Amino acid sequence: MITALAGGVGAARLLRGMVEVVPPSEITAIVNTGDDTILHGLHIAPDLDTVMYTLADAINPDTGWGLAGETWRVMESLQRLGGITWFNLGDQDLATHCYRTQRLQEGAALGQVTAELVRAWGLEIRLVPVTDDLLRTRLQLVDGPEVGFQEYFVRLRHDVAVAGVRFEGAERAAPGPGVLEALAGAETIVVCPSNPVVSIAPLVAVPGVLEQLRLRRDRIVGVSPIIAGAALKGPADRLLREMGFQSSVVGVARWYASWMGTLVIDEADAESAPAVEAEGIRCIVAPTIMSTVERSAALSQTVLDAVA
Ligand code: FO1
Repeated sequence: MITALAGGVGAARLLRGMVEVVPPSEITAIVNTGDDTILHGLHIAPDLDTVMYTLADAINPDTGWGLAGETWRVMESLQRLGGITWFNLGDQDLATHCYRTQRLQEGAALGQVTAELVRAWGLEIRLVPVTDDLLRTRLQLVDGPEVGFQEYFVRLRHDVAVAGVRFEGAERAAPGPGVLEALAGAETIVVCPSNPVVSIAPLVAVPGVLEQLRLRRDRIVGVSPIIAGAALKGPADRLLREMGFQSSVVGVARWYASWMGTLVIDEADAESAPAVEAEGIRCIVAPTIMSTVERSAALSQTVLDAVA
């Protein structure tokens, strides 16, 4: 069984390729819920939904989130009413949040509701929230208050300097059902090319997870989300710098080296391989830009072969 640590878009792309090279029923993705937010009274789980929609080939290809062929009638009506519209929710996407919220209010756990949604989309992969308890990524701005993740990422367009990041609820959160077992029982643990600071770190912050990762270090292989000093999408590069790490494959290696045995970096960073290995982590050089499902599948194969 393969277990993946997953955030949003980059993770969704890698997993979409992985299901081409490994039977989906053999993959468990432990997904970040620190980006979750309550808006319009609805529980929105962006990383879970982005992975689910991408694996269902229903993702909006332009944005990497939300559904393809979306309409925005509810947002247009909300605009007229003076409602909250800085976070764009398409009409079909809203059905997901209505269903999830209704089931949570009926007492179902987030992991249970996620399994129902995944089944409704006909997927065989297991998507497991890292916890069913409250977990919220909060960012302390340099010139401003502490804000929630979506306010930082969407409303402020992550174009503000961050002094610190914390994961509200992490210390009290229990690992979701199946999380520790998926880490302990995995033949290989794949850390997807997600944002180390706000997508992977919340997973590691949930009690019990880091201990498992440290035990399994030689079976853990990650893909750098930084290529030639930059993130393909999102604020991973600036957040690494703001947290005191280089925005480079060496910075990523330093961030992960205590529990990750192997790091896959892009060919563009080939000359940094020795510097990565100097951080005490094995380094594999390969094409890591996932512009097609085929390239995602090839990268998945490289990743799994790296610790075969
Ligand atoms: N990202 C944006 O940049 N703008 C949006 O309006 C937006 C809406 C949205 C709705 C549902 C959803 O699942 C994701 C959405 N995202 C939006 C992306 C989201 O903020 C990020 O995907 C994750 O939270 C970080 O990976």
